[in-house]
Amino acid sequence: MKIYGRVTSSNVMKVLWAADELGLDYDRIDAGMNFGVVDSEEYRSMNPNGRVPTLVDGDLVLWESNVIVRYLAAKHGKGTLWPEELSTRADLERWMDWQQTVQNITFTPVFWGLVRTPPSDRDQSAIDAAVIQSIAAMQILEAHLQGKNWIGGDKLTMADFPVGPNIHRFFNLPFDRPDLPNLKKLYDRMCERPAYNKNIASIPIS
Ligand SMILES: N[C@@H](CCC(=O)N[C@@H](CS)C(=O)NCC(=O)O)C(=O)O
Repeated sequence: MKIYGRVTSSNVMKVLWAADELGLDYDRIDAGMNFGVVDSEEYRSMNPNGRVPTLVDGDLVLWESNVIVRYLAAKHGKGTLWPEELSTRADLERWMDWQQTVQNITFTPVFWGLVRTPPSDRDQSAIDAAVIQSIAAMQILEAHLQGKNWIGGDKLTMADFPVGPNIHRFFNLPFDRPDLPNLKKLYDRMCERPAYNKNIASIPIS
């Protein structure tokens, strides 16, 4: 199995964390940003978006990070990361899509503004507005986590991987945030896992 993508990408991190939780063997190939690769004809024939990650598993070539997480969980984590009961699985899928369509959309301008934009070029009022939106999004997850250890309940499931990288960034970037005790407990629980530390918490935010 091959995973294309630089280790500093949140979308790659999700996939690496999932693959390592499942104990899978894979080769990771640096691609994206300073590594290039993504504009080559060969890469674009696998992933026409020119984005990372891309997974190659035998004859299957897959892009979209959350779909890759679902695929790996279904193939190797049936009954654990990927529950077999439909309504349980649908609940988890909802949080995975929420991460892409709500959480990530609100947080991306915060990350890019504070991390990938030089201070002299920053639009602080745009960053401040995005911080408010990001906190509002995280408060939705905070409320959901009441009485739960993980997004799906007692145990780690595929629903936890997508938001894992941004939770680390959310708690470590320099902006004021309210107390979000349930989210912080989830982050602490994630940090206890070697595969999360290896692929997310120990990677400098850049
Ligand atoms: N929805 C896609 C988004 C992929 C994406 O935008 N990846 C970013 C990195 S997080 C990327 O490829 N950026 C350009 C680059 O690294 O060259 C997914 O979840 O896989």
